[in-house]
Amino acid sequence: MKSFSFVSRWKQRRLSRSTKWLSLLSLLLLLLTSLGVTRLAVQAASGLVLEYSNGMSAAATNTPRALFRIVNNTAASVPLSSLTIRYWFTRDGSPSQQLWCDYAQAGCANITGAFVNLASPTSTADTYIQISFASAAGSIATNSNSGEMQLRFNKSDWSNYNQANDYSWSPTQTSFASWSQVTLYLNGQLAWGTEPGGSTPTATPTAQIPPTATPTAQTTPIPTPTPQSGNPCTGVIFCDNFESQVGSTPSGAWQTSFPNCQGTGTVSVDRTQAHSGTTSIRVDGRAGFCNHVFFGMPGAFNGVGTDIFVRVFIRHTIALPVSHVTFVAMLDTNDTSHDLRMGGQNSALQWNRSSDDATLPAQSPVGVSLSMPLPINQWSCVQFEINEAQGTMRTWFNGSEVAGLHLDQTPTQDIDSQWLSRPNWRPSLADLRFGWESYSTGDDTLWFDDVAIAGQQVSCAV
Ligand SMILES: [Ca+2]
Ligand SMILES: [Ca+2]
Repeated sequence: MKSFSFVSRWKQRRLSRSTKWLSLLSLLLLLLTSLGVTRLAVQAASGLVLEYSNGMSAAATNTPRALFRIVNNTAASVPLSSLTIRYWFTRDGSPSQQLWCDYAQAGCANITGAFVNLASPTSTADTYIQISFASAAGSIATNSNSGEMQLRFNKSDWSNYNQANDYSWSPTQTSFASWSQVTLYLNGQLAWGTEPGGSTPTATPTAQIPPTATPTAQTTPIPTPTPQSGNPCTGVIFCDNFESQVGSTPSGAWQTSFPNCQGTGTVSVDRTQAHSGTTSIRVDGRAGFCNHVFFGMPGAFNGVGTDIFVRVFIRHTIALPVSHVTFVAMLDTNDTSHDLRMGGQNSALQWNRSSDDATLPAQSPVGVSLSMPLPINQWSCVQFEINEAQGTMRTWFNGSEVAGLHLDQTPTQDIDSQWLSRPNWRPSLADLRFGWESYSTGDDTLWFDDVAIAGQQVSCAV
């Protein structure tokens, strides 16, 4: 009995120990399960997370933009050269494609890209872009990240993609966050994300492309337009000749808008006037503020940097009036969301800051004489540079700089002294719109074609 009782007590102790162990085990299991669930949720099996941010919110665009950042939550630093990224999409056509690196903390020169065709396409992916890194890209320290990389791609004919059917595109994810539909590989093994179902990536890239190019002179203003050889769209952030417009009003990256009120102004896709090809965008603008109309692109300068260059060809029918009109507008989120506008006054080209109605040049006779009219019934190449960081602007007409449309940081009588009377103007431009807005008199019919946006001067040669 004793022994039994001993055994019994022993058993009891064992049992009670076992119960404790079981409880502990259950707790541990619970903890592990919850940890496991957490780990599964972020898929950080290897402790590596691929973050993505969408840089082009329009579904129809000729320039998809994808931004990436790799987070290293492992206990060791990870060489970037051991990692590859895949971005999965449908290419919507057969022209060859180009990939560009606009910025990478690891250095665009250390990044290479390839377009790889899937052996077994799905409805949302027939191609992936594979990004790999040279050893000079360095390592990601533990609990750190790679810094961002900004990539974009286009077809050789600049025709539109449809991003709506792209596996990796997330239209609403416009800042960095983890995203399981882009994939990351460590030494060739999937380390983050889910590949599109039913597809087996081909083993070797079918189209190797050279290291992605970074636009040169992104932060150094180029004093005079430098003629470019070959395709004038090469190296630019965005290029549109409107030849891919199929409807009667602008679509794709472009949206028609009538800020605050709508009247008789109209915008249409025009196939009777064109600077390039057969198609341009026509604006029928009418006098009176509410008869204004614009077609524009939200986020037009995302990924450009702070030194922005725009080139556009403009044709119109009625000479700029004496009263104030606008044909280019950009929302300045650093100026209580007022527009920075290019247009005319006193029959000559001018810039206007809508928040305080400052003009460039000053509207003195001397100031106006330093600007110029916008000739009618011919295509004119208008180029401008806005340096957001420096608060400066330059403007060119058919390749020649217009002295009166030059804002620097030194007040010049009749040119920019009025503009500079407000210190520290530093625009942050959230969109780009073309159209017509008249603040008094002035009807006009205008055509716009061959729009290019870049971090460097874009040639008028199209
Ligand atoms: Ca697509
Ligand atoms: Ca065209």
